[in-house]
Amino acid sequence: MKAITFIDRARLYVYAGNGGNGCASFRREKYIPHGGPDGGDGGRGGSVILRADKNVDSLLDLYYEPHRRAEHAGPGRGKQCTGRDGRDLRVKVPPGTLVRHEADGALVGELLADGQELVVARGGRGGLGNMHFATSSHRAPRECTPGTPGEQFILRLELKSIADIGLVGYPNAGKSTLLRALTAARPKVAAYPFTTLHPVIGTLELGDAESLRIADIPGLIDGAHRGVGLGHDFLRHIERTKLLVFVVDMAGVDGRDPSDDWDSLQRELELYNAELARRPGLVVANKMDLPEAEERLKDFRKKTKTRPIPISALAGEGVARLREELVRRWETLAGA
Ligand SMILES: Nc1nc2c(ncn2[C@@H]2O[C@H](COP(=O)(O)OP(=O)(O)OP(=O)(O)O)[C@@H](O)[C@H]2O)c(=O)[nH]1
Ligand SMILES: [Mg+2]
Repeated sequence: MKAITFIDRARLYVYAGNGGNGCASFRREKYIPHGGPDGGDGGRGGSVILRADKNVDSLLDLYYEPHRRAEHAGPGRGKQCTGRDGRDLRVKVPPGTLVRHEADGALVGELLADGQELVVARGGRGGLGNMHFATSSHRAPRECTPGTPGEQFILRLELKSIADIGLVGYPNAGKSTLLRALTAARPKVAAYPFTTLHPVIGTLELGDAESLRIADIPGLIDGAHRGVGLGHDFLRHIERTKLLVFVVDMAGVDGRDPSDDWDSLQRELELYNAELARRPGLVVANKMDLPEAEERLKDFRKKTKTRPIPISALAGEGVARLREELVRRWETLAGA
């Protein structure tokens, strides 16, 4: 069996800690015969807090360990001592995680930026000790109140990767090869479809400490919007990108006509999310090192009325130009 390495949906059970009970106690000291009430309050229960961490890229840990508990608080004690607070529990999630309540699907929140936190279950409040109940006519109160229970929820977490640019194309078109050529990411490349089984993000360094995140997702095929193949499940990972790069196998290695591929890609995006289909895009004609490609590119230009950038992701041909074009387009988008 293949080991699971990537999970982008997970159910999470969160249990905040209970507040500590208040305490009923009376002061006892030598030479003070009737000491007043001195029972302290209970502590506050620990909360469960999700925290976005850029070093985490999947919900895998939550899949293996779906129950997360924060600490209960300690009870109040005599001599007006307040109980110990329960420690908060922080759970790391990848930036781009959406959190919903399992029960009704209501959105609890989203974690986008590295370091962002979201309290998903609040710890219980501490109960009051009997020292609070003393009045002039009621000097020896025995009342105290219990702590309140911590919140408990079943949550549904969903990851939508955060990347600036998304690579879209048929299986085998060369998306992963291109990501390797543009960035230091090392997604698997192989001569068969559906090599990439989950999104991989690479970083294109622009200098000046600036960088662009590029998402490589599994290839799309006809019917992807209906869930055929793997693509649909991963389209949401490019929903947050600002620029799409369509990678087309111009050599037609798998026996398809590149312009048909282009039409299908457009249609699949349109059916999945019309807004996504209208997003700014750039067409890349890949595999230009193969002999059939030149002729097909001419045909492609005519049929699709697009202006693809010819490259060979494998040989690195044209990749520098593509990189410049990506940066240029990106800067135009950022300035707009
Ligand atoms: N000749 C040639 N072959 C290429 C080029 N780019 C990619 N390939 C080959 O095409 C095959 C598929 O490449 P991948 O990068 O795995 O394709 P992909 O689009 O990521 O495929 P999936 O992950 O299955 O969707 C591999 O055998 C690559 O070596 C290219 O520019 N020229
Ligand atoms: Mg791939």
